[in-house]
Amino acid sequence: MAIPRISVHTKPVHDGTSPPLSPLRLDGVVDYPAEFAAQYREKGYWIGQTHSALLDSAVSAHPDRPAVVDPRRTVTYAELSERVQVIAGAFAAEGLGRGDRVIVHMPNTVEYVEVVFALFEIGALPVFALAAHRSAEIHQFCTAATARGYVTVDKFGLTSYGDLATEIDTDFPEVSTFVIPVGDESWAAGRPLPRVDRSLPSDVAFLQLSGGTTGTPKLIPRTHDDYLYSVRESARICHIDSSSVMLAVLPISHNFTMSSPGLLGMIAVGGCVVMAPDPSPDTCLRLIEEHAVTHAALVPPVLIAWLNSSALADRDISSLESVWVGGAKLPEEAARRVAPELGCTLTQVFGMAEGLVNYTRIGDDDATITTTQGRPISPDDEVRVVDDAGVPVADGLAGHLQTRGPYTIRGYYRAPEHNRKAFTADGFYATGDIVVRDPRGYLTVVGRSKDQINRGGEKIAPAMVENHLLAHHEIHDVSVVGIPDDALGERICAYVIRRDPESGTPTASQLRAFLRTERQVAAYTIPDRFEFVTEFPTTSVGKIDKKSQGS
Ligand code: OOB
Repeated sequence: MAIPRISVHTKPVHDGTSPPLSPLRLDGVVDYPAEFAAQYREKGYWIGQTHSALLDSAVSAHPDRPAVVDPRRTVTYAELSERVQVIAGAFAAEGLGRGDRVIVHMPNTVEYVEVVFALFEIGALPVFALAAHRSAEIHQFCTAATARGYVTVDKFGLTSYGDLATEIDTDFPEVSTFVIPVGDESWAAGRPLPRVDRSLPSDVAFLQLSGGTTGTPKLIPRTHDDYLYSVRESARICHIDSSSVMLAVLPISHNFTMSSPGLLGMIAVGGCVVMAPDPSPDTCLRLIEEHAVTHAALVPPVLIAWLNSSALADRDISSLESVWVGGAKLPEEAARRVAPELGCTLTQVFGMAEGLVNYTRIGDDDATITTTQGRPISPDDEVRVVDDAGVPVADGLAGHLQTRGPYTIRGYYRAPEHNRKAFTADGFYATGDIVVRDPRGYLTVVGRSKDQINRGGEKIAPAMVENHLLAHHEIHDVSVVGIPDDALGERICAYVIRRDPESGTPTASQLRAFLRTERQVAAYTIPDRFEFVTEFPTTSVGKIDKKSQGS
């Protein structure tokens, strides 16, 4: 099969009067060492393209093709680009500009894409919050990023976001807040900003969220150059082109839906993205039939829900060419059902917002596709599998995955102390994943060493949940762990020691209400189970034995 070519636009756009830009200086970013950056450019990985230039390419090649579709609106590439300039003008009029961090807290909508590209256009850095985040998380992001802006929608489905914007407005006077009425374009009318490059390809383009292992969120600075290399290669590996139609099922802000190959991959080839308002089989299978969807990125529980859905018999999903499945380990039994039951191919995707992404390849044998999580995108992705002492293990043996390469960060944003633990002295990211590598370089994920719960692809840092629960005056101590679950892979369990063991309070439902209404945390971080105990199991050195709690 011919591998599609991707046309790229890298010529800077000047207005003829402004001086050339100098590199954006942001405190707390760990740059790629100069010799690595030089090599990545020389090898043609970093081609000097910004996200705005990526959109320019698609607009000039496919102005009239549909770019983004949601239940309310469809925009072509030309229309998207026009809206981006108008919205960029609205942001600039509020004083937002180059290097400013702006929290984007929006569901899967056409407006999402317009806002993110408008921020790229003014050289501001989107901070990709998930729509599921609530007051607690958004406050943390505003602080961690020293945000200058917050963009959300009025309401979506049953969720109203406007009140949170008012709260942010009050709590962070330096943050400009924007509440976008979904489906109503009149909120940004004014004069479009002239199309001029306001960022350099080597600049940090945005801050992505880490799944996290600590009590405070870690932000991931990705440059235009490094990210778009992974996007273009992902598009090539997955054989998408301008006739491809992707259904965005998971939150669009997640690195997987954004870039593997995701929304940006579709823009790179001039394809179309259909936004699913929810991941249910009823909604998604209907949208696949309606829009002749060819590709979808899914976490394992969503794939399994589709496979088990009665709606499958009622819908014509013959347009579907491939599903990309990742974010959590896909059970082999589910992997084997994809081709016969969905009538399409399966690509396993094992990636991380910090960088490294692995894919099984189209044409790989069945055993590789159903039992491995693929191999890295780039020949220059350096992968090391090591034992507890950091010594490399032989292929076929399990070990800790460490990685370094042309699109993997060298450090989290403003986190020097954490970086000393999360990165090795020679700049490898310690992923916290336990993998087995085969002699071809394919990886199979067999476990995890990091203190993180993977609830069907959603990542939860136990320390974060523990901190919120410890704020309850009737709790003496708490330990949060992942427990195995057939549907989600893992669920969240909180072991709680009450201050007064005799009292019978707080109860599980009181604690759920406390987290939801007083702490205002995202629903997916609320424990599925509470166990009330009088002491935690400890290891021989006196540390809480989380492994025995989780089994
Ligand atoms: C993706 O990104 P994150 O940042 O939400 O989570 C990364 C972590 C990995 O370190 C690993 O623990 C787990 O999620 N993971 C998988 C997996 N894909 C991710 N574990 C087993 N099998 C897989 N296929 O989750 C992400 C980013 C880009 C593309 C795809 C997923």
